[in-house]
Amino acid sequence: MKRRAFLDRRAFLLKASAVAAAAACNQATWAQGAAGGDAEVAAELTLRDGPAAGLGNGPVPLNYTGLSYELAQLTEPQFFSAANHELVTHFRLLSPHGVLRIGGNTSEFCWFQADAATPAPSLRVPPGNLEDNWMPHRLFAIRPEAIDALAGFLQATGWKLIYGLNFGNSTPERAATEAAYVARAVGERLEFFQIGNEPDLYQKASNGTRPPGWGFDDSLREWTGYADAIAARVPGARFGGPDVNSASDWVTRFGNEVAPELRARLTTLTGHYYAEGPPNDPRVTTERLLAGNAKIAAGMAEIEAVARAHGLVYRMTEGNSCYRGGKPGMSNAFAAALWAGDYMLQLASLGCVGVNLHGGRGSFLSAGLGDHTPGLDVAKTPQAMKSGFYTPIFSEPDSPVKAMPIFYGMLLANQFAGCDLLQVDGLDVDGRIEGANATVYAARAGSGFKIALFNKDELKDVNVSLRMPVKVRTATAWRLQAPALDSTEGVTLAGAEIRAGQWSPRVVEPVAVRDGIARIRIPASSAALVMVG
Ligand code: BDP
Repeated sequence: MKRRAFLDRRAFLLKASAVAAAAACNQATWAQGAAGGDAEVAAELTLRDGPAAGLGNGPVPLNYTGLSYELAQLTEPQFFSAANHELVTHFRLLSPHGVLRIGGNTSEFCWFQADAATPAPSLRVPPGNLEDNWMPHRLFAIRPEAIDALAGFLQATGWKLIYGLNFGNSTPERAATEAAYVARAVGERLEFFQIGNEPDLYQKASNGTRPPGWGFDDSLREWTGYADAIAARVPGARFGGPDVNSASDWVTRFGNEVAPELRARLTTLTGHYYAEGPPNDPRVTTERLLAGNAKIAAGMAEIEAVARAHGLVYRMTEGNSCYRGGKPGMSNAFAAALWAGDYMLQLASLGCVGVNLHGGRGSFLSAGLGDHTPGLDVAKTPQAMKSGFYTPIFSEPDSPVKAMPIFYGMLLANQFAGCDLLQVDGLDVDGRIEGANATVYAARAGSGFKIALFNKDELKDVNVSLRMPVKVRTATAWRLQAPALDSTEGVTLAGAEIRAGQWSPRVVEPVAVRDGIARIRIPASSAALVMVG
């Protein structure tokens, strides 16, 4: 079975009447909450202004929010193209400065067909029974026009690119030729190259692009050969790596041991994180997803120490709620919005410089799983796609492009881009509101503050009082809510749904502020973004 990512895959504006009504509602609910009861928890929290020791690496980067797609998606050059207006609109809504990472299992089976004369590579097929093997075992030809179209897509969206080169079934020469074309076409929109997808799994039966016993030293030696060949063809080439599935020790070793001649080219340590999986494991539940994972903080601390020592940063380049294509009813539902918003801000508070959540068309995601469909196999209702239930943007052929529930959580988290995270006092050792599965993140935003509150508790409402570091008189909030945790429709942020890639806040709720303390009630299974000043 696939190991858990990173340590352990789990281990790791508005109308006057509406304003008045919402204000009255907020006061009333607070008073009701203050009366107390088992199904609610009260918390008194204090925001500490000024630089917070151990929180982040300066402001949350403007390009913090990212998406990850399978490289085989480029076999359809019209997908990542400036002419794909629906997709462009969704990317721009999610972030004006995002990062698109392309890679995934299919990247190990993609080859750059520079011209008609370029021969296809030969595949490394592990000997024996392939029953437990989850790789595609077929080739995907990437043609220059797909890279040219991708460059246009990046211009149209304002996004940057992390491009994942085939390492599983390729050669340094092929990688260098492809990298040279990508670098020329994409220009300054290229953040860096990665070489390989999850090399820590290559020797496993589920992957098999390398023999059993092949390990980190082999990987680094081969990676160096590829990186040297690329650097010789692309003088300004920069790299990220090792883009592992779960081996955090590979991340730290990579940071410590990369060859001196390549050190200046390495900018970013990278790894993946899937909170849960596989979808057909009955233990994989929404409750467990929302419980969070205490191992994330410890893993990030180890990685950040190495990153800092070498002047590097860490980006989570691929991940989502549930590996092996996501779980219907969870990954494609409101639960994933709460999970993603919380997870993204947790990682930012631990110093991570970006998060790329994986998705794309179901056909490429199921190809990346050797055409297995474990999610579909446990679906309780008919599904429009075979795999990739976790995708933030639904983009199936002959259907309108659509923001999925998880997109709303990401959009909420992205409001922290460019803001300095602040210490919140009064939370328990795990960073939660005592007595409830609820998390709180705060940041300075210009002369004001933003506070995100995720009440992942299915039973308890939380009444939160937030003492501000400076005198404030007014605050407002956007709610993130849905009819139920398993709702795949009806999710709203600030009272509005995303339609055709368009969204703007409809209900901006006044938050009661008295004596420098803002008070808000967060109902069970919902979140809010409080904006002060
Ligand atoms: C990751 C692979 C990606 C898969 C994903 C999954 O890189 O291609 O789609 O797992 O299992 O390990 O859903």
